[in-house]
Amino acid sequence: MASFSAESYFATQAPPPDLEQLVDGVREFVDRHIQEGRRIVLVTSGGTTVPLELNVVRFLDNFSAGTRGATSAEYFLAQGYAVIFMHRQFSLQPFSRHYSHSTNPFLDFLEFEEGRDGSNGTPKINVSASQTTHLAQVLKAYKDVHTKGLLHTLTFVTINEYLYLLRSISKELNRAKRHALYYLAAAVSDFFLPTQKMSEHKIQSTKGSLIIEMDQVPKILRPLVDEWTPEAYIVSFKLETDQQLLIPKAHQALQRYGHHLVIGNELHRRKFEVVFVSPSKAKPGKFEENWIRLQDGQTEIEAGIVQQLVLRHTEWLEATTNAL
Ligand code: 9Z3
Repeated sequence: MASFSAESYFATQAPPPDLEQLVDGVREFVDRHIQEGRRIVLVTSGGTTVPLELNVVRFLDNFSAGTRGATSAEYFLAQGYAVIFMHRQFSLQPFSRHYSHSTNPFLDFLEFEEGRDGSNGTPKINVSASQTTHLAQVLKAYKDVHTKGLLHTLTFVTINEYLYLLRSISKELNRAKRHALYYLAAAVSDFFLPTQKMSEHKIQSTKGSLIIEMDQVPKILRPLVDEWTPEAYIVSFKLETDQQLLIPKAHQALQRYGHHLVIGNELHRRKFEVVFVSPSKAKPGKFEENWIRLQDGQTEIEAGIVQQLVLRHTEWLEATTNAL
């Protein structure tokens, strides 16, 4: 199995055709918020796919509904951040997630007003008293955010689109310096098939079993931290299904990439508890862990995660400003 460096990856895999246009939108968004003195967070959300054919019929997917990213984006907006929300196409999005087709289908809010002739008549919106308060809150936040231009949304599907977008956005966001925060919650493929090795057409079943050797996706956090956006506050997520691995894997990531924080979560407990792993201030070379758990009366753990993160970003900004 080959392992690509970030450099060899971008030298051999073609960029998505609409990349430049997407980056223009990000540039305009970043510059406006820098001018207005706002902090900017990049939230990545949802899973990346790995196509197996050039004319893609089959692909490998990464698990993620996009709940973590979409929910966190709302809390960042509530804390005054401008949000670049880079998500898997059709995964959950801030605000609309409350009324997604599976959790709260829009059609359930419509009713027929009976016509005079006894026919079905015209559909009317019917929101019950118990639903009104919540709907009004969501709608108000949504309208405010859009009127003020605080949310910029971009989509990816494949790992290739994700990697190119992340690189391009980070180069733009670099201008926000330490006011930029990265919240890398997307579930990213570890393996991929380079286009040079892909079959052009649909893989045929006539040969019996299918053996595919994939290459390793480059570890993108290293150039992100060292080259593309060296001044920002960078938070990555670590997903494991074996709870015992969470903390050692988080240590390994911090040692390798030298970023600020890893948020560890175990697949089945991710909605109830996560662990913040970061370099220890008191003991250089060591790490510290802080568990964040869903509190009584809270419905979403992201409230606690984002609150804690904003505190850390603020403290770090103050400490690094004083050190200058
Ligand atoms: C996460 O760990 C996210 O918290 C989840 C959120 C994907 C579990 P949902 O969207 O789930 O709310 O359903 N994201 C990061 C996963 C990841 O790919 N991390 C890489 C790794 O673990 C490192 S960047 O190796």
